Amino acid sequence: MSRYLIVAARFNETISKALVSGAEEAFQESGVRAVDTVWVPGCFEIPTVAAKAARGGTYTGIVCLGAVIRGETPHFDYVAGQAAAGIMKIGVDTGVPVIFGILTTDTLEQAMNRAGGKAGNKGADAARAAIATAKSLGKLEELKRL
Ligand code: INI
Repeated sequence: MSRYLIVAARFNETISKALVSGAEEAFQESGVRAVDTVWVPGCFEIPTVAAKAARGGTYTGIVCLGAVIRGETPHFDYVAGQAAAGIMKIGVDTGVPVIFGILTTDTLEQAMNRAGGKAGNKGADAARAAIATAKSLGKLEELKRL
């Protein structure tokens, strides 16, 4: 049975909660019933938890959700850049789909638009990307046996 994990950042919590709801709905619609969620303080902490989960062998895929909204200092670049690099590395190193569902926007309004507003829900897109990537990996395994 497939089992997915959502790792969500509490920073910009209203946005993250909307992304998590979108992801949960998308999993539900796709027939995935086993979904766990863990919360971390901010997007910077997401890779630490995602890495441990990916290495544990329990999860078919991991969806990382949060929002990094640009402020007046370079903090945005460090948090967004390190979260993206960490998430990519975990997926490549472990072979577990680890999906970048972190919004990186200039304004709160842009984030709201992408968390169930007029630009859709990127949490739902991330859940679908996790399922699709897991299917691609399954297909590779099948091809290997031919
Ligand atoms: N964390 C976020 O998830 N989004 C942000 O926009 C953000 N900003 O702007 O600072 C943010 N910072 C906290 C960071 O993720 C860590 O929790 C913190 O630096 C402690 O390591």
